[in-house]
Amino acid sequence: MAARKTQAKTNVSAEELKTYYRDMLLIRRFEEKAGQLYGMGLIGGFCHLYIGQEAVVVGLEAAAEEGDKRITSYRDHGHMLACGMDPNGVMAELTGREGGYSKGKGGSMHMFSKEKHFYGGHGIVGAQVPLGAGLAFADKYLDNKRVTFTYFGDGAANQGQVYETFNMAALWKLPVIFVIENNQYAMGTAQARSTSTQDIYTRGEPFGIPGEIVDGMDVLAVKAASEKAVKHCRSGKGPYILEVKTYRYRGHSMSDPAKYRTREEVQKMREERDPIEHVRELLLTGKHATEDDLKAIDKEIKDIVNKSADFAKESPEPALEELWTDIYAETDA
Ligand SMILES: Cc1ncc(C[n+]2csc(CCOP(=O)(O)OP(=O)(O)O)c2C)c(N)n1
Ligand SMILES: [Mg+2]
Repeated sequence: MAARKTQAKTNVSAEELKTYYRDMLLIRRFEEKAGQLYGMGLIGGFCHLYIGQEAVVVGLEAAAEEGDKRITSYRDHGHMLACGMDPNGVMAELTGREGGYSKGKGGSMHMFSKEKHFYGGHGIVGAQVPLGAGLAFADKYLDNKRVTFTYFGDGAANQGQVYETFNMAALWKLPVIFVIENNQYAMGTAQARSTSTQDIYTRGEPFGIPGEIVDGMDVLAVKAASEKAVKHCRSGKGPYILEVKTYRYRGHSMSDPAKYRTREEVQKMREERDPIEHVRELLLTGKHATEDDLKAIDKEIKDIVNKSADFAKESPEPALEELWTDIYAETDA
């Protein structure tokens, strides 16, 4: 990716830019805190951080409306926060406590919110893709003009079920946006070593699904692409593909020392393309905010995240009697 050229002038309002700054910073600080708690042994099992990819979900969500749905992989904390789920409930789920979204029985990859229309959190690579199309099928059936954001990775894009889904989604003109979060690695395998053609967004062509590539380190570019895709889907034209080029700064999961790439590669991306620094520069150079304004936002976010960590530590572990609850859906019968 080419180095960013910051433009002082944009058509975006100061308030909007500050919202993106705040939302991306919340994800970053939350993930850093989750990393710390993991290191302290307070979070167990798998934990996949979203640091570096913040502009993707924040830009996509900027075009979402009430009632729209989202579903993603195991790298899911950012998606939860971006759709408005409570940081306390997410962090407490990570520490396996009663105050968590799944009452401490799900953990990082198994959280849901009916209220925010967040459908997980899926550990099986690509599994969320047909499920996302299913959600969109329900909306089409109900004719409620809702859209489903279905996120998956560059690695998942090589899964067979993705193409079965593309076929049905196109055939039935389902209102689903397939968001390929191309962070350039699938575990330790670089995209060039796993993927026959590098432009994944063209993979919908045989099915008649339009697609485009988006700079995922620029929240404004992502938002613009999201608006276009949402309009397409909401107007009944069927699915749309966005391949959003991004980068994860940390390893695949907390247990990955990331020896398959150089420190310099990561450092270069952080220095030249960081999505939060980008908006910070836009705010400062466009005179939309002062250093003090940004410091106040930083403090506000730090407080929210610290509070969520305290909540997650203080919330009790689930009681033994809860072992057999929440397994099956409740019925009215
Ligand atoms: C069906 C299946 N195969 C393999 C795995 C092991 N696995 C977990 S994540 C992953 C890589 C996926 O990479 P990508 O889709 O690019 O997502 P990213 O982790 O980069 O967000 C693999 C192979 C799995 N969880 N499920
Ligand atoms: Mg990937």
